[in-house]
This record gives sequence, C-alpha cells and structure tokens, in this order.
Amino acid sequence: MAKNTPSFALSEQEALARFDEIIAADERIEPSDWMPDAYRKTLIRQISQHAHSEIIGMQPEGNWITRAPSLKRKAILMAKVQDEAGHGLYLYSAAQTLGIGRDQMTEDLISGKAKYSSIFNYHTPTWADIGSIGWLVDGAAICNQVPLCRASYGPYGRAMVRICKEESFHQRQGFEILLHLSRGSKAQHDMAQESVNRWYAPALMMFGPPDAQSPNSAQSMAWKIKRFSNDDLRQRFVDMIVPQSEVLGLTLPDRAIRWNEKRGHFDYGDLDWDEFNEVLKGRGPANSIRLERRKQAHDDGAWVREAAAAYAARENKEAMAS
Ligand code: BYC
Repeated sequence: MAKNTPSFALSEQEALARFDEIIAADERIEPSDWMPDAYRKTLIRQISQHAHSEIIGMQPEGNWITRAPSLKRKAILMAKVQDEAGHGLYLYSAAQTLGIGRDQMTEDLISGKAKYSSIFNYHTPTWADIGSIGWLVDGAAICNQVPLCRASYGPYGRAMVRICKEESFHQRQGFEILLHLSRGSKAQHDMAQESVNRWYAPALMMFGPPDAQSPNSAQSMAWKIKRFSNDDLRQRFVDMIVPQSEVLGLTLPDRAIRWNEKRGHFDYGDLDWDEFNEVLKGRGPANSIRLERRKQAHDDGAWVREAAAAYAARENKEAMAS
C-alpha cells in the first residue's frame, strides 16, 4: 500500500496495518489518520482527565492569591494559575481533535462522571502548601508528563512540550518558596515541614495505582501513549525528591526511605491505596467543594458563552452577506 494513500481509501485491515506501522516506527498519529476506536477512546479519556485536572488544579492555588505574603508572590502565583488555565485549554483542544466536544467534556466533569487528578481533592490551609504543590505536585507532574511529549498522538505530544516547560518553572517556584520558609524562623520552618508531611503521599499517588492494579497501562504503553509504567515513574520521582529534600532541610515523612545499592534506587514505604480509592470515588477531603466551585464558575460564565456565540453568529452572517 502506498504510504500517501489517504486513510479513507484503505480497507479497515489496511488502515490497521498502517496504524501499527506508524506506532512501530515511533511516528505520530494525526487527527486525519485512521485509528482504532479503542485508541481514540483511551486518548479522549486520558487527555480530558488531564485537562480537567489542570482546570480543577487552579482552585487550591487560587485560594491563596488574595493572601500571598507579598506583591511579588501574588504576581507569581497569579501567573502560575493562569498557566494552568492555558494548559487546560491546550488539552481540551487536543481532545477535541478526536471528535469530542468541549461542552460534553465540561458536562462530564461537573456531573461527576469524569475523573480528574486525585491530588486536587486535598485542602491548602497554609501558605507553605503553595510551596508543596509547586515542589511535589508539579515535580510529579513533570516526571509523568515529560515522557508524554513523545506520546504517539501528535496533538497531545505537541501540547505537552509547552506544558512541561511551564511546569518546570512552577516546580522551581515551589521549591524556592519552601527553601525560603525552611531557612526562615522556626515557625516558618515548621509550617514548611508540616505541609510536606501532608503532601508527600498524595503526590506519590498521582502516578496512579501500582502496576499490578493498573488496567490501562499495558495497552497504553503498547500504543506508545504512556512510555513508562506508573511504578517506574513513581520511583523516578522518589529518586528525584530525596536529594532535593536534603537541600531544602526538610524531611520526607517516610521512614522506609533508604538508598538501595542493589537496585540503584531509593526504597520507599507502602502507600495507603484505600485512601486513594476513596478520593477517586468522590470521598476525598475536598471533592465536593471542587465540583461545586467548578459548577458555579460554569454557571456564572453562561453570559460570556452566550455573548461569544451571538458575536460569532453575527460575524458569520456578515461574512456570508459580503
Ligand atoms: N487521580 O489504569 P490506570 C497536574 C485512574 S495535572 C485520579 O493506571 P492510566 C497539575 C485512571 O484514570 C495532573 N484518577 O490509568 C495541574 C483509571 O480510571 P479510568 C494530571 C486516577 O490512565 C495543575 C484508573 O485510575 N496528570 O499535574 O493508564 C497544577 C486506573 O489507573 C489517578 C495527568 O492527567 C489519579 N492520580 O494512568 C499543577 C497526566 N491515577 O480512567 C499540576 C496524564 C489513576 O479507567 N495522565 N487514575 O476510569 C496519565 O499519565 C495517566 O492517565 C495516569 C493514569 C498515570 C494518571
């Protein structure tokens, strides 16, 4: 079959053979290419969940914009929260290339049908939590998302390139907040430590269930959407944050952490997967607040969507008339 034969001119068998060739050659599937239904569904699931996470993730941080301890901190935090909105938009756009509408994705989120990252169902009661989110949550996000820049679906991989650049900056700003607190007064140091104590385990759980309980990993890795398993990425993250915690002068709340010469990695303790499953079922500390707030923002924005639709309709009418 000629390489440039359009997808619609191929039989299903030929189209599948071409899809497999593209994946095997580490090339990219583009929106106009034929793809198996299950590949499309998996991408819609993962990309839309990822987009929802970015949008819901604005809430625990946005919570501190009015209370950031200085004008400079406020400006940085505002820019960061705006970046998250941008990430959500790139990702919703990438998902739309697969045939799902933005309205449908929003409906799935506010009705509680769609998942978003477990991590954003925890509260941010102290300023140090903004540091912990940057250092641990964005740090975990980078470990998970850098390999996604090579995802086999073109629009997803390309969106991830810019997102990862911004996440790196976010991680450094979080690290810097914690460093500042850790080297400050005893009360500031204690606040930083208490916050890291709360965020450490939930950040490790962001990578998803252990490999043996991850139903989607094998197929997603075969399709080169995911490049590494949940446990492999979790291990990379632990190996990254242990030396960083030493620089920060903070302790990770896990007595099992120790260098394992044989494995060439840090060992770490078991995580509470019951807690993770509870959060996924909507019973985490902040699930209901996050969804209520998102629904309220959607309702409050109805007039903007109506105005934009009316403007677009008028522009279209004028364009047709000219
Ligand atoms: N939270 O078979 P598995 C960010 C679900 S944004 C909730 O391993 P998969 C940031 C999973 O969906 C962070 N649900 O799944 C934003 C599946 O359920 P369904 C978000 C989770 O897809 C703003 C089931 O558990 N990042 O960092 O192969 C500010 C079984 O799991 C979680 C992304 O979305 C979880 N933590 O692997 C700052 C990255 N983990 O869908 C920072 C892209 C698992 O079958 N996504 N589940 O009903 C991924 O890389 C993968 O989807 C995951 C899960 C590694 C998350």
